[in-house]
Amino acid sequence: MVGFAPVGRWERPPKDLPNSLSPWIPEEFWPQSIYPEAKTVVVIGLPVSLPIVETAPSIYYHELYKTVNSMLDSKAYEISNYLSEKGFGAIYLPRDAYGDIKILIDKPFAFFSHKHAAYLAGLGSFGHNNVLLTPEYGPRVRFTSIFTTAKIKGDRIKTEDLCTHCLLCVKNCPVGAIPKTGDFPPPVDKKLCAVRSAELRDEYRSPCGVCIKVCPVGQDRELFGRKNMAIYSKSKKFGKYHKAWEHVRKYGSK
Ligand code: B12
Ligand code: SF4
Ligand code: SF4
Repeated sequence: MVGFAPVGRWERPPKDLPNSLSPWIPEEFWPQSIYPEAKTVVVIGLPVSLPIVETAPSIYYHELYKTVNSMLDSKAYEISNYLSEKGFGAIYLPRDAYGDIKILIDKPFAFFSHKHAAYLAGLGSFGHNNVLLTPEYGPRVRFTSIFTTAKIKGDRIKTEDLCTHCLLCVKNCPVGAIPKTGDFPPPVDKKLCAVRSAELRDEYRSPCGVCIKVCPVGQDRELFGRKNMAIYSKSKKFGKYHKAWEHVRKYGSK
């Protein structure tokens, strides 16, 4: 996926945004605060395949996560060099930017948020699970960004709310980190989620990913024949899938 967001959108968020975020992104997290010459943020996204995410938490999703992360970093690096060669200053951003999950337990922020950048570049809307949902892959897509001095027309902001408010993410979160009611998107308990991720990391099967696995949004569900959400229940009808996931989980991690 790719989207373009003029940096002015951080300063003056468009009125037709599908969700109202309060408080808004603090100024020191804006692209023009980090790279004052920046005029446009190019956001790229790569999918995480649903049948692999379905095994999560597992070594399989762990490996996919690492692969997608390194692909995002190298693609962003290449795009920034391409733009620089064409005479437009451009810098890539790492897809995450934290040294260790333990750092996030006390301070769960990076210096720039790609999920908000993707939102402002018209790639999707926030879900109840507090990540960005896209029409193509629901929340099963990871992002990174490139800051450039090139002035590029911004993409149209999607005005529809993609979240169906089914609350499957709330019901399935193993540590109860996603509040059921209150603000939308709700303030996820970042500490609970980060502690769970740290435990899984010690077992070689992080991150958790359950709230992106069970989300019904995304055309990828059609492609992979996963429209029936009962697949994640213990129903006998879906026994062959559960058997496959359990098999994968038995090997290569604790
Ligand atoms: C820190 C982090 C975490 C932490 C904290 C999560 C969180 N909810 O913020 C932990 C470890 C818990 C985590 C978990 C997960 N993460 Co994470 N995470 C990040 C990371 C590295 C930085 C996010 C960040 O700092 N944003 C900056 C601030 C501005 O955003 P914010 O916290 O949402 O703040 C808003 C409000 O809270 C408010 N606010 C209120 N008070 C304050 C105070 C301050 C100081 C600030 C800054 C803001 C603020 O202002 C903001 C705007 O509204 C990003 C990668 C990146 N660099 O963007 C990935 C990222 C957000 N994670 C991602 C994913 C997928 C996950 C997981 C599903 C795990 C997984 N990979 O399977 C879970 C989902 C948890 C959940 N339901 O939210 C993806 C999301 C992709 C998508 N489709 O949206 C990202 C973008 C990684 C990527 N490169 O794609 N993550
Ligand atoms: S990643 Fe796992 S622990 Fe964190 S909010 Fe999602 S379901 Fe809950
Ligand atoms: S699981 Fe349901 S409530 Fe949660 S983000 Fe997806 S559509 Fe929204």
